[in-house]
Amino acid sequence: MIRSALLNVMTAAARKAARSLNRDFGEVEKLQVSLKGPGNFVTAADRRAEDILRTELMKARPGYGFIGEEGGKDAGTDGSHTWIVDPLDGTTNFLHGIPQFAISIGLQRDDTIVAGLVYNPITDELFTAERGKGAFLNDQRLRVAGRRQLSDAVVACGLPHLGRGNLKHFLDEFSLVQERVAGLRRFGSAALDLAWTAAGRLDIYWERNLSPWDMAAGILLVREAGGFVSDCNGHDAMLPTGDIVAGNEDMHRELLALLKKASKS
Ligand code: 2AM
Ligand code: CA
Repeated sequence: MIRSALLNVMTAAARKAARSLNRDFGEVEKLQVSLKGPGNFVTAADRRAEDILRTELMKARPGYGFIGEEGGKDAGTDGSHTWIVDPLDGTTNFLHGIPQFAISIGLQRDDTIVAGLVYNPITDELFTAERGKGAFLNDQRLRVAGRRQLSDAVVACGLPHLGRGNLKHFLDEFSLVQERVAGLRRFGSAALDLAWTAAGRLDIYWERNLSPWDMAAGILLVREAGGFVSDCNGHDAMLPTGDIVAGNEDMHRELLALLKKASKS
């Protein structure tokens, strides 16, 4: 596969930040036993990775805007392009030594996401997509799963975070979905959940109260792999609402119907 100049820039930045994350991930286990705990250390790891991504991306594309989870914000001079970056999606996993986390880089042009990258530095799985050019895992073209029946589906979700979201409503949704599907999972990295949906490992994924950097790259991955993505009401407002449903056309429709049913219960 010949990557475009744009994907090369994104990949180089992600691999450089990944070296820093990998070093820090190796230290986390040692810190589990320290009195202070690893929380501050992980915040520092997050910031280090964001600084690398920001420096590399801004160097390669001066003028593009930048929005990062760790607070990095730069409007840029370009007026139309913005990087939307999560240097460490799946922070809680990282903190616990669980190798399910990723770097996520989305590129928005005006209101459209035109490029996306999700990279798990532990498994060395690099998911990339460009609008109109398909989605890839390393060099392999991706296609969402073809399963049509909910009863065959493996579904991923997100739980409301401590003190946020509506737990009662989530539990209504959870029980409606749980009794109809082959398996329900909660992995803890929205970016990887979307990448895995693009790769056909997961049939559907839904979550609420996310931030743009959790989703920007993954939305394009799923769409370029032939999948459908919307907010929980079926609209194209994932970034403004923070809600997302992703899967193949049938699964996406079925899940939206279940979520609607749950909201009436
Ligand atoms: P993070 O790991 O970068 O925080 C897990 O449900 C998903 O929700 C992850 O992608 C996680 O991103 C994101 N998330 C957003 N807000 C969160 C919060 N307050 N606590 C934990 N995860 C959060
Ligand atoms: Ca995140």
